[in-house]
Amino acid sequence: MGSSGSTPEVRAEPSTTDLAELLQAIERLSVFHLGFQHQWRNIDWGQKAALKQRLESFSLSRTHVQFIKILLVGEVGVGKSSFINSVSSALQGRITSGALADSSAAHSSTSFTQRLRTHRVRTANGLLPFALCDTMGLESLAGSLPEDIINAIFGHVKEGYRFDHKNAVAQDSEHYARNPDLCDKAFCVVYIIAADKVNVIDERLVEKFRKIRKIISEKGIPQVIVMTRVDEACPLVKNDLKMIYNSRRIRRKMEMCSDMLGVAMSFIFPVKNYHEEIDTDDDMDVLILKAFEQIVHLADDRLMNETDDRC
Ligand SMILES: Nc1nc2c(ncn2[C@@H]2O[C@H](COP(=O)(O)OP(=O)(O)OP(=O)(O)O)[C@@H](O)[C@H]2O)c(=O)[nH]1
Ligand SMILES: [Mg+2]
Repeated sequence: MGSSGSTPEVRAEPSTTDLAELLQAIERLSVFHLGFQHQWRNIDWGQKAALKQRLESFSLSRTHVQFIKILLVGEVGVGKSSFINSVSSALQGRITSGALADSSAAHSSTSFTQRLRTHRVRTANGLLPFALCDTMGLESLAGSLPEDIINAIFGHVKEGYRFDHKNAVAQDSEHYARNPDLCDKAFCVVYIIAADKVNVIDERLVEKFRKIRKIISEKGIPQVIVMTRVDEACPLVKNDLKMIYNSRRIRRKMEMCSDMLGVAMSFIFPVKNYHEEIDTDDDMDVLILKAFEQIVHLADDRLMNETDDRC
């Protein structure tokens, strides 16, 4: 066998150090691509105890009011019930499931939550003066009707009402409350939007949101967006929740929510809900409790301006 005469190329095996450096370079590049170098919103990750303590000692501006209601609205399977459970878990220091969430709901087209249900917020030591109201999910063609959601916000829909996607609750129905008390009305509305679905929201659904928003804005009811499922929307955040305010993708999704509903960025809170964990986590709790603190402050401001005094 003849030789070609050319000198065979000698390839050096990459050393472990080379590989480690390469991996670090790739990681730096992906962080650069997916994230900002600095957090674009300041957040103190060590404030969980302080947040919890402030919420536990919160007293309503009208002391005779037992609790203020906060109503959650959003598309099917975006984490409305999970957010209620997450607030409760963060405050109680253990995983709770008062509002039943559906583990297959993210892929379901019909709402798992069918009835209007109010959940009092509690800590390990007792009840706090807040309640979170769960609703059936909105859908572009079915789901809960915006008229029912609006009536529920104004306290006209009775607890336990089973939403009907065809007929809104009529004024002469047994489910309609003509003269709701202060505790029946919602003082803040929270739109729950899933970060991994925000760019595929159907325009007909957006119209339903806008219809609700227009009517309740006229009545001065504050509105907040809680953006859930951040872990499903950004690998950087899935890997480390503390990167949430470094993530370009999360910021972009929040801007999309803001454009879609006209809610200012300062009233949009990205969170990761408890959904598969068996213990609570301080970073998740900080995001959940920070959002909740802002929600209860806005609700209480609204309560202060309420002219109705019955409870
Ligand atoms: N990865 C991830 N999954 C979540 C998060 N929040 C909720 N989920 C999951 O999303 C699915 C839907 O959650 P639900 O809380 O039932 O949503 P919902 O909006 O109440 O749904 P309906 O009652 O059907 O309208 C469930 O599988 C949850 O486990 C989150 O922040 N991250
Ligand atoms: Mg639900």
